[in-house]
Amino acid sequence: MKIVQVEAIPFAIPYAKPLEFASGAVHTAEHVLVRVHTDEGLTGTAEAPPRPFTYGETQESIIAVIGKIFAPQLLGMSALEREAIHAHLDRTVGNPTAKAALDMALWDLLGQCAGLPVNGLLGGCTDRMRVSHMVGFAPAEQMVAEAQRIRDTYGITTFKVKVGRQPYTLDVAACRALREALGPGVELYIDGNRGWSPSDAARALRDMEDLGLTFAEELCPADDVLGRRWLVARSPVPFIADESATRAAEVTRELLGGSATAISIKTARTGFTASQRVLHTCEALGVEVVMGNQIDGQIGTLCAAAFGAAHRSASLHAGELSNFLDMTDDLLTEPLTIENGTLRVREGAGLGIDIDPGKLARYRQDR
Ligand code: MUC
Ligand code: MG
Repeated sequence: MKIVQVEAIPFAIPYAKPLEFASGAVHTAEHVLVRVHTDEGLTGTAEAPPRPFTYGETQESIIAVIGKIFAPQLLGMSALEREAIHAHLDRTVGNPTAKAALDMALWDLLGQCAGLPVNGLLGGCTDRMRVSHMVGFAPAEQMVAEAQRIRDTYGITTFKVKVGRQPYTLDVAACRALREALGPGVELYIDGNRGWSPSDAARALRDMEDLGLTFAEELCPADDVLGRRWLVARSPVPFIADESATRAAEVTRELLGGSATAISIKTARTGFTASQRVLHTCEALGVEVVMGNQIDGQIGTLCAAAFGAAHRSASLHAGELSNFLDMTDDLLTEPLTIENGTLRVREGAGLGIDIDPGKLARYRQDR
């Protein structure tokens, strides 16, 4: 099954409700649809979401690195020799979402070729994920109203609250308002996107000790090497590394260095192959994981759900799989749905990504 063409198609879909957080904001999903075509007529599909404020990638850089470096390496190779393909991709540093999208498109091809769902090929632990919703920056009462709406509409009872603004005023107050409004039955955890200092974070965690948070994520930069170790040693809850641990080697470094005690896995940046490496590292070290969200659209969410549900340890906690609800539209023929706080994986061969040609024509930016 030889690779004969690799497409990187830019598209843009506006958000009905933009997401704001300490390291940036997303108002429009300016993503790249990646399609790997083979000589047997099969096409593997995935999407790459550029996150300039996190990885330095842009839509233009993703298209350039795929078109100029990765596609020429892949053309003529078998879609089944994934390890050999990764040996090529790994020679180029960085570009995580471009590499991840190619990897997931290859798994989609593998599934289609075998006539099996990717969820089953990866491990097939379960067919659904509990969903966690990210609540972005807004005045506290709006954050509360959003969480209540999401709970009442979709049955979601786990919320990741974005912090990293002013710890003693805005952030702690927002978390307190959410706990008071939602009650003790709801799970809350926080993500600072590196917005606090270690000392601010330590005080904020003390101030929130009565709120029953389950995790604290990336509250300060990993480059605050000793400060972060000091903070993590004092954190009353597992401290998740997200953007500081984007590859298995960085996961090892953060965990062994005492700068994290849990890991966010994002298929948008590690695809399925490297996400399994990260997951198995965490399992071997006895560290919890959460399926994170790279502010994914429905294609990316479907991929994250397929991976999370495939693995026992990745499906233990609710996965961040609801960001697409804030978009005005998407590319899938059959939209994803969340019911009773749960997202089901797609059945059928491969990833089950069926793109609506009319929507692609409407949102693509290259024609
Ligand atoms: C998250 O978990 O941090 C915001 C920035 C980013 O890189 O991902 C999102 C969500
Ligand atoms: Mg995060």
